[in-house]
Amino acid sequence: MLARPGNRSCANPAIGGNHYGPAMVYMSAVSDATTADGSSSGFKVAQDLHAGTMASWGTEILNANCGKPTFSVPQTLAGGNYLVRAEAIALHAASGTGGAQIYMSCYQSKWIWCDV
Ligand SMILES: [Cu+2]
Repeated sequence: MLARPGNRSCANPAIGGNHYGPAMVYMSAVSDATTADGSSSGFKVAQDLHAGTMASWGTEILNANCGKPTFSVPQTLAGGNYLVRAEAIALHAASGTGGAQIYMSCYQSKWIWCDV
């Protein structure tokens, strides 16, 4: 999830260095996404945990997808303003005194549903 302007390349892992762990995406409803401070509680809309292989860790799925998490907005979600938070939890130091490392990115979104 390294995305500084101009230095993100899909040739490099988005989260490397044995930072294996799950990756999740959360959404939270807010009254105005342009001014929300992220303090509202959210709900999980996607997760890649671990399915028994190193490649199945959420962080490795992120790397295989150039650091871009994919998720579907729940079809039952009401239109409105939402914050979207993508999060990866690196577990390489979780058993020591360092603890798990949380890497997150946040986005403001406005969803407007149309019936067709
Ligand atoms: Cu680390």
